[in-house]
Amino acid sequence: MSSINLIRSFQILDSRGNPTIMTLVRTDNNVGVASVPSGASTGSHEAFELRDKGRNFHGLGVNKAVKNVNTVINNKLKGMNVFEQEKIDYAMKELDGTKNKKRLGANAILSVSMACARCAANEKGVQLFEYLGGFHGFPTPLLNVINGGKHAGNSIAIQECMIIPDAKSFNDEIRIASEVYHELKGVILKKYGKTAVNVGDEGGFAPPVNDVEEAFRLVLKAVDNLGYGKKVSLGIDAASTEFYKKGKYDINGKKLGKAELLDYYKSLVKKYPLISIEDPFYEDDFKTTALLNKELRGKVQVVGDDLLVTSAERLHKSIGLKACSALLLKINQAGTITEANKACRTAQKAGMNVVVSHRSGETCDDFISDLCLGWHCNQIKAGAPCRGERVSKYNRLLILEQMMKK
Ligand code: 2PG
Ligand code: MG
Repeated sequence: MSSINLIRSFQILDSRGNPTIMTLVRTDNNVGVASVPSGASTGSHEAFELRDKGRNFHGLGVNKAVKNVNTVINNKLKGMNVFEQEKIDYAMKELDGTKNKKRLGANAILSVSMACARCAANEKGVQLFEYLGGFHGFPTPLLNVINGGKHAGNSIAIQECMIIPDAKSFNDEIRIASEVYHELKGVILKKYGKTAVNVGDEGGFAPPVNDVEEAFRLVLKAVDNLGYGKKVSLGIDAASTEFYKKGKYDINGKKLGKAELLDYYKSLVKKYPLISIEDPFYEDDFKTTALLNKELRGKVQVVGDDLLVTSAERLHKSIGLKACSALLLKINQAGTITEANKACRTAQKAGMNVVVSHRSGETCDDFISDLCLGWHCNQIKAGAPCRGERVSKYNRLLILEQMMKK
């Protein structure tokens, strides 16, 4: 019998130096350990992250969440079969009793949910991706090489400028991305000097520009210097809720209405090899997102992050309106593996792409890499090819691909 006999949580630090939670789940013969990430540009419909408030860590401590795991969650799940992921997740959901996991904390609940999956894979003696669904193919990486918005100390309104390499293998794609990243460093250094090559929260550069078109030009210069041409496309995460105020989008020093912003995106698509746009409009604007999706269909994928918050319910609405062609999948937006899986399957059934995503506050846990493979998701976004908590995700996939070749 593979029963859970102990669950223990610990407070650790994430990549921004803020507290987060690591949890260990044990059976008689195995353990599973997992850590949860934390976002900065958090959508208001996401599951609730429980913080201590108070004086320690500027209020960001997670001792209450740790205590919830060590007491009520541990007591409830002890003796349950570690293979019964859905039962475990729903038991925690029920124990919490709120819609957004406000009482026990989605951070507490997710850490247990992830650690159970890991423990179960170990119990079976298989790799996590095999336990989660088996191998289907490697994803295309979306790498954030210029940071803006809430993730950087510059004034680019658009949060992420990503490169999307296209090559025969995942290893080749990451090699191209790494080369472009270092070439880009040289391009920025030459134009803006030494202070401009410091990096933002997700490892991308944060040069002192305020226009995403300037960011595109820098990236494309690097791509061009290397002769990669069409092998590298661009993607953005506008994270537009962050620059939406009183019905207007505050971008490039201008206040744009939704129709003007839509035209702006269309002009970017015309001028640059832009093939992916995430959260183009604020987090409740399904309608204008659908309009953009309609106008750009076949050319550009429209990705819902704050709009969909990895929720099957919001996805159903989006599918009805044809608002997005891709789901950004963040397990901590849902708060359990089971609910995130439901969202993933809903999107896939509707023919949407699924982009598995990290958070801007991360740990070196590479759970999402296995999840991306096991759930047959076709894209992964995990930041720049730089900084430990970002490359841990890419490295896991690099290793697996090399191992499979042998
Ligand atoms: C996003 C994410 C990850 P955050 O908006 O897609 O890149 O950022 O974790 O801050 O929400
Ligand atoms: Mg986003």
